[in-house]
Amino acid sequence: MSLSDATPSKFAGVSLERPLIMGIVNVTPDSFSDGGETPNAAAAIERGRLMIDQGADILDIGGESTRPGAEPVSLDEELARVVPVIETLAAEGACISVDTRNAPVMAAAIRAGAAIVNDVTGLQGDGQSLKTIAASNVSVVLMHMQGDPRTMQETPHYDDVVGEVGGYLITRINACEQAGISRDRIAIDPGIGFGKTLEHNLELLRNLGAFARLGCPLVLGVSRKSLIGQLSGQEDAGRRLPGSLAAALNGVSRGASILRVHDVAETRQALDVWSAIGKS
Ligand code: PT1
Repeated sequence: MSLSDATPSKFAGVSLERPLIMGIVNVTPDSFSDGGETPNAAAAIERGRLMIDQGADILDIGGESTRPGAEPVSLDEELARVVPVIETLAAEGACISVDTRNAPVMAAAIRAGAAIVNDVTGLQGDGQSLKTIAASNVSVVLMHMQGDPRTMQETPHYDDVVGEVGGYLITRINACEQAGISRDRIAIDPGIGFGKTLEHNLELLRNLGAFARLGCPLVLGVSRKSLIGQLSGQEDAGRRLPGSLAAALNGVSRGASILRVHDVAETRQALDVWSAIGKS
């Protein structure tokens, strides 16, 4: 892997001097994070406000689940879910990221005040995405995924997972730059759990340093994921906080800059203690 320069000191206007917490605000009916049944804008807004109080630096708002097995939702449904939540929380001064792979949702979210587009397809899921971001001034998170959410865990395969994921991210950084999205607007993410076996995920986590050295801030999402369940035997995703914190802190020590998490207060406490002690 190559491509580098020093990582910039800010992402989307937020200082990278210390690791950042990106709080997950799902506006979806699934029960992965909070046991809700119907996406409810008011509940998502309340959750976002709580996360800001608890020390979140960024709120990642998503209206379509992309966890393994999830089915896509219609554009109209996704727009109806996320836009009111983004409008309200952005107006209150929060740094908002929108988790979407659809260009019309990106455009509406940007109009509503989002500062970051977080795309699990690395801006490849919609032919208009690169243009939409280039025409704005927002920042972007480029994530790696093999396959699509519905079937990605059926038969993940790599000859060299670190090399292939790194190569993909470099290709997407270059595509962004060619489209007019400057390097200081780009963060990258190896996509833990997206078309990866436990061994693939561990290999990526052990080699996070290689991704951090690509010169873009590194986003890490391990919170409550199946790898934590596989390593701990804990089948209930809601009870995977200790393992999630362990993986997150290990990731920070290897160069992750932004942690995408469900449990903001707990992650803040872990990071504060970890940082106060420091390295070496
Ligand atoms: C992520 C991420 C994301 N994860 C970014 N965006 C999800 N940038 C949604 C499991 O194995 O890591 N980075 N947006 C949620 N996706 C998953 C994937 C949830 C796997 C759960 C699993 O349990």
